[in-house]
Amino acid sequence: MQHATWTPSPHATPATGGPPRVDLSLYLVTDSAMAGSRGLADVVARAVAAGVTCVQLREKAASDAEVVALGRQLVEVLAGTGVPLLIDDRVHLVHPIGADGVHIGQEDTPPTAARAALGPEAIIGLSVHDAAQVDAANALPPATLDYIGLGPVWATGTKEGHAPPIGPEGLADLRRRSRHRAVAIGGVKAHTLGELTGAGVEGVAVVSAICAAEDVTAATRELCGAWAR
Ligand code: 3NM
Repeated sequence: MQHATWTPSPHATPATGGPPRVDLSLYLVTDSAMAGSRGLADVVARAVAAGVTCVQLREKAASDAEVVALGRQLVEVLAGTGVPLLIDDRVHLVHPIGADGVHIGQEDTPPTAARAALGPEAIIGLSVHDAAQVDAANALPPATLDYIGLGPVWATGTKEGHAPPIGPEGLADLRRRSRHRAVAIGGVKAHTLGELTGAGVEGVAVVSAICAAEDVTAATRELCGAWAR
């Protein structure tokens, strides 16, 4: 779980053919409304100190200028930690923020266009919800994606109008079908994480389990502990 000791998963399939560039073990997706008066930078700093290995800035309701301002705060928070910052959806803000890459959804910029815009060094992830989308991701040129996000595993109040939940077994099926490294998302909590151990994913992604936690450090440690088991 610690970044310094992380070694690539044996079934990793990096975008560039080299070693994987992102440790997906505990992937934090932000929600500044859940962070509330504590501020997002504070929540992210605590979460990273407690073991989060990747951060995605996801602020659907914010303007580009607000995302840039928040993103630059997070770049400072993450400096020297080795934890990458990815930007949700907005490919054009990755370079102005100084982020490490982008996470795109099925309705966003197509993966090949994102790779063309950001170049070979950027980390690029794609949300995938069913077998047809796994197959489409598998058919992309080999150096397009670094990972896929598979979900939602369970129904979640965090994402309006989400795809039908796939459940732990659906997750395992889709992971087996995919040639990409994968992170599970949707309804993941410390007490549900144990149900995902056989699914073969490289990590889990959470929003509310960390952003809405009263004690971010304790919640993150609990998730890390559950993942390690
Ligand atoms: N993407 P929580 S589910 C941002 O299925 C997001 O692609 C999903 O929030 C997907 O951890 C989701 O609070 C929300 O359940 C996950």
